[in-house]
Order: sequence, then C-alpha cells, then structure tokens
Amino acid sequence: MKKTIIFLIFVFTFQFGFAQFEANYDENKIPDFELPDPLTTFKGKKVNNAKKWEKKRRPELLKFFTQNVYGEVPEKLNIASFKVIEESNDAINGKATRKQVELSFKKNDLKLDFTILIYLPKSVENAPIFTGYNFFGNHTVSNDVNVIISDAWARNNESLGIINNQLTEQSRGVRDNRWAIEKMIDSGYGLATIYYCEIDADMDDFADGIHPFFYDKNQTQPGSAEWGSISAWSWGLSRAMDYFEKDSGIDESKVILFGHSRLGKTSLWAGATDQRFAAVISNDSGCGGAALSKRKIGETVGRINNSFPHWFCRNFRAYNNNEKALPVDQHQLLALIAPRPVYVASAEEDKWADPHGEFLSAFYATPVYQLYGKEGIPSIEMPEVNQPIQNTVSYHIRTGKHDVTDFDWEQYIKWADQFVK
Ligand code: GTR
Repeated sequence: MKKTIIFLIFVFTFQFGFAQFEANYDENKIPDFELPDPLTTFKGKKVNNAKKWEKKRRPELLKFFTQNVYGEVPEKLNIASFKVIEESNDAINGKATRKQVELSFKKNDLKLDFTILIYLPKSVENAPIFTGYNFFGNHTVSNDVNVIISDAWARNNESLGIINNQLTEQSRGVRDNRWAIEKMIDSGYGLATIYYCEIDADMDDFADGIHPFFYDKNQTQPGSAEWGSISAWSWGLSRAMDYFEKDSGIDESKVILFGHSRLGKTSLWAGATDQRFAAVISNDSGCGGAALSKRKIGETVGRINNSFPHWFCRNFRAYNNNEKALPVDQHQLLALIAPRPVYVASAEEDKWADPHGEFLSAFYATPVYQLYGKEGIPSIEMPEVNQPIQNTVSYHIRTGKHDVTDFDWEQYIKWADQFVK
C-alpha cells in the first residue's frame, strides 16, 4: 500500500512537472481567454478618441506594463560624456561614413561605457537611421576590419570564438547576413548598432551593468517593480537617442528601432516608453514581445520567467501559468507605440514565437491606430507567407526560421520609405 502511494505520488509529480514544461503548439488546445480591450479603461470606461486615449488609457496601460512586466527605471541618469573614438569617410565600399562613439555614464564610483557603431550614407545630409542592438558585438555585423571588438562579457560560444566570456576576432562579420547594411545605405538610411551586453550582461545576475548604479547600500537586485534586463537595454536605446539628438549627421526625428527576438522585445519596450523614436520593427520577438501571452502557445510567461529570470521585473512572475489574471496583453504594448508606425514580422518555422499570436497582436492593436486615422491590419485572416501587409501597422510572415533575412530588410526599407522617410 505504502509503496503504491509513493509510486502514485512519483507518477503524479513527474507527469505534472513534465506537462508544465511541454510547450503547446496546437491551436485547439488554447485555453479560453478574453483579450482586454485597448479602448476600455481598467474601470470599464470606453475610450473613443485620441485625446482620451492619451490622457487616460495610454498612461494606465504604460504604468501597468512598467510596474508589472518590464520594470521601472529607478532614476534618471544622463550621459556624462561622449567621445568619437574612431571615424572614417570611407566605409561600405566608399558609400558611407563610419563613426564609433563611446557614451560614458557615471554615478558615485561606478562607471559604464557603451559604443555605438554608426554608418551613414554619404548621399544624405541628415539621414534617417535604423537602430538596434546586436547579439555578439558590433564587429559581427559586417566584415569591416575597423570595427572595434567590445571587451564586455559574452556568453561562451566555441563556434563564434567566444572563450572566457570574451569576444574575439574570429567572429568578425559572422552576423553580416542579419544586417543588410549596404541595402540601407543605398536606400538613404544609416545604421546605428550597439552590443547589448555593454549595458547589461545577459545573465541572471544583477551585480554588473547599469542596475547597480541605483542600489541603496546593501541592495543586490532591483525591487520587484523595478527593471529587469529588457528594461535596462531599452534604457540604453533611449540614451543612444540622447546622443543622436546631438549628431548633425542623423535626423533624430526619423530614428527607427529594430530588434530581433529578445532584442525585438527590447525595441518594442523602448518604442513604447520613449516617444522620440519614430517607428518600431519587431522581428520574431515572440513571448514578452509582440506575441499574445494569453494564447499560451510556444513560449509562455512561466517558461520565459524560468529560463530568463532577469529579463522582466519580478512582479511579472505572478502571471507564471496564470496568464488569465493578466489585465493586459501584448497587443496593448503595440498600441502604446501609436500613432507611430510599427512593423511586426514573423517566420513560418518560428513556432516558439507564435507567429499567429504575433499577427493577432498587430490586428488587435489596430483600433488605437484608427483613433488617429491610421490604417492597421484590416482583417483577422493572416496573410499568406511572404505577402506583407504594409500600413502604419504592418505585418509579414516569411518562409524560414527564427532569423533576420534580406527579405525582412527589403520589406522594412520599403515600409520606412512610405511611412517614415
Ligand atoms: C529564446 C527565448 C526567446 C527569444 C530567443 C532569442 O531562447 O526563449 O524568447 O528571445 O531566445 O532572443 O533569440
């Protein structure tokens, strides 16, 4: 008898534990859920014009996302100084200028620097730019031998030559396939990119990066409503924007945020919190990015908080396996970007990021754009693969995997020509 009970407990625990970790990819197994209306306040009041949206609804949504999803930035901190550490008039086959600008931040005895790599088309005086983080260092985005290799922490990766958490020459240019720089330059856009771990190393540890700048004595991690890493990275994008405003080569009214995957989540949050950004592109951002959380398809809130406990604020964990209780969903994150253009892109094989949920998010954000007379996603039917819908709210699903491809960039540039330039 005793043995049977122990056996049953074992089976139950194993099954339960396992079920929790198995991802669902079946639309028929989506739990029933009600999507919160972007145009009804938490108190149930209808919002029917842009003024009410801006005065009432937008602020309460922004506050909820800030305190319960991504986390608040504890204090303001300005750039202490910046310096151009390298520049050239002859980059990208002579068509562009290159600049590497180091921004420095100081507080008490703490110091942090990050370097922005900037390419600008020579053919344009005051260029619109795409901006966003890269995963493995500025030197990976092109084969340009003059790009400085960051000495910030990097996750070890033998095939990329990352040993002892240090980036090396071996990975120069390894991600040039993800950054269509020459296409951008030829189309009259610049690019500004930063290695994201220079702002905060992507590990479950709040001892380094920007977080400790605001700790009280003996504090070792942010408070439960304070910033996780995504919020810290998006803070870095806003500081880059502070610099762009000072650079006469850049049109600061036409800075388009771009980000892939976790860095797509970051760009969306930066676009929501900082209205100086002209537009946002989310490439395969998935859970905690463009995808609706309540569908619980692919990666879920519980799963992401377990795998990456440092990305969101601690309050977000209240929704682990409890998405039903969330009074918001990610379509409202997209709506926070309105009326500025937003582009959500998915990849057919990227089931983990829930392409259908990313599409629906763009569809359900549309009513907020319509308050401004802007066009969004006209139908709840997903478009065919490789058939972009390009409006102020845009969407495409392309063939292939979780990645950034030339196809993606061709669409982004076409869209930016129409809605940003
Ligand atoms: C995955 C994570 C996703 C996505 C991705 C990435 O492991 O589960 O949410 O962010 O990493 O950033 O490449």
